[in-house]
Amino acid sequence: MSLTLYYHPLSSFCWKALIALYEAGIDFEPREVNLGDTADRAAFQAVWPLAKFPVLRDAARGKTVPESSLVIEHLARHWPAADSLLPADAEAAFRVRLLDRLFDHYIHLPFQQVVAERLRPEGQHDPFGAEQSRSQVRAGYDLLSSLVASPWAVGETFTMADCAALPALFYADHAVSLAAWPTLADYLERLRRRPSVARVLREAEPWFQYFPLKDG
Ligand SMILES: N[C@@H](CCC(=O)N[C@@H](CS)C(=O)NCC(=O)O)C(=O)O
Repeated sequence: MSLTLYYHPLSSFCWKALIALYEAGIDFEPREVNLGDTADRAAFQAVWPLAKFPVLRDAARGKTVPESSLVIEHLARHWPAADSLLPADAEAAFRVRLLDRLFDHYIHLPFQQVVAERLRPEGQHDPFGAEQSRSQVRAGYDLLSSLVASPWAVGETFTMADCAALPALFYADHAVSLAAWPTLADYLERLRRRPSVARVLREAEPWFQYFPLKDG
């Protein structure tokens, strides 16, 4: 198998890459990485020293591709079945990249800070920092509510922006409920019904018990 995805089924950024791979029906070898296992981590670090996933190894092209957005760009460039994930038109592609970045930076990453706070050891919690992160998520919701189109982020075509939106909204909804942002709540429901997304969520489900989806 020439394509290998280093990933974990619970990892939100890996979901972006998995959704893209499933959307395009691209064959790949899923290589699950247990970062808690010293040997597994060391083997992964030999592929990508930062040990952050997803990472795609494209042996046929001799390329190692880190970063979820770049993994999708790589698929869109080399697999015709994935090319609609990133439009050929430069202006349309710019819009997709913009929304991808906004979902990652202003919803997904602040949510991860909320999770990091939940995982801090007893006596080292930072409620002020957690509230700041929640406030960033709310600002992200306000911004993205006004920018997403329908049915998908940029309109009729499902793109990389939608791959980024699903993990961001799915997880952040557990930190700051989307109830007050109906445009995004409806969009998340549409995303969840997309077969590629439903598959990713189904595969992650056995792992949810290990994830601190709630405070306390
Ligand atoms: N900017 C990166 C973020 C990747 C990332 O933070 N991945 C997390 C999982 S969601 C990770 O590898 N965490 C392991 C660690 O930090 O040790 C991307 O888009 O791929």
